[in-house]
Amino acid sequence: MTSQPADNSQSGSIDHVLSEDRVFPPPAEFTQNAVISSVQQYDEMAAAARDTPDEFWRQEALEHLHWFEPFSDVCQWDAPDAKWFVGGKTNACYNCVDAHVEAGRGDKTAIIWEGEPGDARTLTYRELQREVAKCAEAYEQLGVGEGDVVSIYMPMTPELAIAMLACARIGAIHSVIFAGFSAESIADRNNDASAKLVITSDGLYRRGKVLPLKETVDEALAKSTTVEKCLVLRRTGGDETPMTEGRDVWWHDVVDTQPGELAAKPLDSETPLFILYTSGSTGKPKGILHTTAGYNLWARRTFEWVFDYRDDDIYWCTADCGWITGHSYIVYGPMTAGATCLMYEGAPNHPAEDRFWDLVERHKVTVLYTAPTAVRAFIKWGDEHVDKHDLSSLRLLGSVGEGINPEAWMWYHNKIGGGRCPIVDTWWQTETGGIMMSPLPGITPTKPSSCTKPLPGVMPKIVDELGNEVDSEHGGKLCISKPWPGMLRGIWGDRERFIEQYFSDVPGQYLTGDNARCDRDGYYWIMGRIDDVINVSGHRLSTIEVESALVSHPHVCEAAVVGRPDDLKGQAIAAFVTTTGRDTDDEFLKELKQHVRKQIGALAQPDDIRITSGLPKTRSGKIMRRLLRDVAAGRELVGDTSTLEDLASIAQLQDSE
Ligand code: 6R9
Repeated sequence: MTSQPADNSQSGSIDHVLSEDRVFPPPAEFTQNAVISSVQQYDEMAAAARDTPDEFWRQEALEHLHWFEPFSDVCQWDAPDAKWFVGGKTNACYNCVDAHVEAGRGDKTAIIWEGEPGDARTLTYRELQREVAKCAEAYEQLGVGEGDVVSIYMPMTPELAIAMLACARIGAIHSVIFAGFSAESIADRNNDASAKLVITSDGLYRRGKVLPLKETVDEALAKSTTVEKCLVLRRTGGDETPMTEGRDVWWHDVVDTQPGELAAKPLDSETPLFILYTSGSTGKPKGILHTTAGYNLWARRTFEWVFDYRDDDIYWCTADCGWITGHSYIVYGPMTAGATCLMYEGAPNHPAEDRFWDLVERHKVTVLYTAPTAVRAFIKWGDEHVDKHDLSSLRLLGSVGEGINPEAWMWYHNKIGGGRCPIVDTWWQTETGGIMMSPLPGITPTKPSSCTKPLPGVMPKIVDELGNEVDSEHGGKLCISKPWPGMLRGIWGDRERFIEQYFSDVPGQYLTGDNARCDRDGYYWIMGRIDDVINVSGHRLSTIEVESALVSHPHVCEAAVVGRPDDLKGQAIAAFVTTTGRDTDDEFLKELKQHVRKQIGALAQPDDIRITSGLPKTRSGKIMRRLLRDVAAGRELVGDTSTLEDLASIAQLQDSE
């Protein structure tokens, strides 16, 4: 099981200590009916995208987007600047909504929505078209037009998707901010983007409570110098919502009263579509910019390929629209494909821990896309919540956001997927716009915890500290060597940071910020963020492998591993774990260390292990190792904590020192 790594502190490559031998071939049913149904088909697509990219993408764009005016050049690439489908005119909202109505599919259900309290709504594509047009008309009335930035700070209601699409309809740029961020974070984002309009709701339901969103927005608006108007959706009711005369207007007054006839505006391919702020590891969040045509095509095609889209699917992505996953795989990807999407407003454990499974059963969900953090929570809550429900409608499962530890993968596969559903472990980033590496469920044998292979058009490369390509069986920095349609077009207002962050390590190539290795079968394994690598006596270890070894212990639920300064070894390994039903005495800690030693070797054995009731996570569910590094080293917390889901979790860890 273990390898004997050499001292590689100079080369910058990463030791690989965990081996995973299980392989799950695709079920025959998939191979027969899949969108990509043979290895040969994939090979041909990948070869075409590599060897004749202009022809490949020209064909894709002509077939899968609507064009008001044709494009001339397919791609102009002058690193780091990419322009796709140059000179063409299209509209992402048209592609998502109007195209289906025009094609006679207006009566198909677009959104099946369920609120946390149990209220429900469905919208056909035709109804969605009307609602989006009304919202766009309201924007124009409020003085918002092409190129203006609209901040959206809303609960997961249909109006959130409507507000996004209405921006796309007129060429306004949306900046969705997770509902739940602080007033400070909203103001920072408003100011950085020079937002003109903010859309919010009176309140938000979360675990049965009402959070007063509008009050938070008011606090933010006091510090937002560019915002002129605030549009407020009534979601939770009650009449205490503070409204500022001349600035604030109700959705039901200005949107619902519109005729709903405004057509989608033909827009240049490179028209900015949205900004989405993602936390940098230090300093202020970056506004990642995506533009219209390339992003739209990438979102659609990756959705269809990876989720093996079929017309009768009931597709559910459990993400929030405040995350890139919600942008690409709740709104732009599935809707451009014309899919029926389930959208759920609330928490997975309200009113009880079986809420997701209840939703899957009642709506007969066929494709479920969620995050490892959710899977680990389900494992912790216990199988009995799953066992109550009939999940036989499911045919495909997806994972995104972090590496999924092999044991969590196995549970997801067996318990949720009944052993019959392939799992697509999708690796990508806000910056990449859509999925970059993932199994294709009809053809790719899966290995737990590997995101397997690049999608057609994705050219990954693994390099060392100096930017030289390394033997990819050793880990190194993951780069993408060629442009792809969905790539970011910049960091809003900060060109220098854009170049420095993504294009300076290996000139002309996109640096992902992740480490990865590629095995003999050409399968990629993401080894975590470059900044998270632990250097023990000259051996560079990836966090995910040590974490996976811990999680493979039957009483460990989640694990986060970080390096802390050590005089002797450079860094020592500190682990934070959450457990299920076992005494957490010294005996147990000893057993855990032994377990890791047995799984992956003495080198990777944690020096200290702390049992905790929770780990600090971002709102999209990623473990924040940066904060844990500070806790482990006994340092003050530094850098941006605005994306932290639960400040209490970190306070509790600090107290327990
Ligand atoms: C979509 C999204 C991006 C970072 C990325 C990587 C981690 C995402 C992953 C994964 C291992 C996967 N990540 N998916 N790591 N396996 N399947 O998450 O975007 O929020 O920008 O985060 O998330 O570290 O670099 P974003």
